[in-house]
Amino acid sequence: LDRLPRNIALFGAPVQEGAGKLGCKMGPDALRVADLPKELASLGHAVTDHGDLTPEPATGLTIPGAALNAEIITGWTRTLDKAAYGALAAGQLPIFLGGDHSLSMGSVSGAARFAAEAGRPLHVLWLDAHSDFNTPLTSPSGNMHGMPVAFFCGRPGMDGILPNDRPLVRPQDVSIYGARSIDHDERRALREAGVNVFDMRVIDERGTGSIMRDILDRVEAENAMLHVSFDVDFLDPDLAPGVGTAVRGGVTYREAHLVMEMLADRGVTTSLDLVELNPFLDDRGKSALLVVELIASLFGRQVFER
Ligand code: Z70
Ligand code: MN
Ligand code: MN
Ligand code: MN
Repeated sequence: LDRLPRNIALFGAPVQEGAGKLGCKMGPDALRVADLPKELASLGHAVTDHGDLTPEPATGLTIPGAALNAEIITGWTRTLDKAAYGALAAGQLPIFLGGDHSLSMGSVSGAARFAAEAGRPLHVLWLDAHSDFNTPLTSPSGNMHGMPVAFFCGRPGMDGILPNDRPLVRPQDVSIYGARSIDHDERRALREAGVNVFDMRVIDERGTGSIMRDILDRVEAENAMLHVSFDVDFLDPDLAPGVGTAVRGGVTYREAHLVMEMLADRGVTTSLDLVELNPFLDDRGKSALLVVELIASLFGRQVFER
């Protein structure tokens, strides 16, 4: 097992304009109140909290179709792309405290840019009830938190947010885990692109251990970097009610810990997003506290050391 101490860099990204409901901008502070920095440090990691980022100004963009608050999200994407790239180039493991899921347009793009320069593929583990593979031309809502996977895989329709010749993530290197809400056009596009979709039915049938082993074996076999994007709504809403788009039938407490423990065993995670926590909708901090507990598992906490 690989349990090396990591050099962890925390960045708050209080963006909520990509979601349909307000409240995600309080996410970074809720994760701090729930003691995320201290938990990570107690596991032996070096932790620096860089505070909250602010979006660059971005104007003059024309995106056809439905993309609400596209200029604000573009500003955040450019800021987060630089923060992710910069932290990885400095040998750090960046954790982005969201904020809604549109922030991954930037965090994953920055990681992809670093991976391309390092000559390694970037794989993405997308823990989410949703597949976030819409574009402004297919989105039923116009909410950009439903578009990040499409963006970093290079689906057409979001030109000019970042340079169009930037490094992308190959759809076959993306694994969506926990899906149970996929829009009609999104489903067809996921299949055509070849994204790996592990929906709840497959999770029930195969079990977490078998699926995660396959995902992690591929990461290791390809010496890939791994970006983990943790949307709190991948958890069952009874466990984590503090989300804007709760979908019943989610991942259980034990399944979620196993996902994190298997990631910790391999030590392959190179960057991480914690997104869609909406403290306004939470129940006495229970969702924030559960996220911190799960992230402790991801960074090495074990019941019985092996
Ligand atoms: C829907 C859309 C979404 C997160 C909701 C929902 C997308 N497919 N993503 N919550 N994190 O509006 O595109
Ligand atoms: Mn999401
Ligand atoms: Mn989601
Ligand atoms: Mn690959």
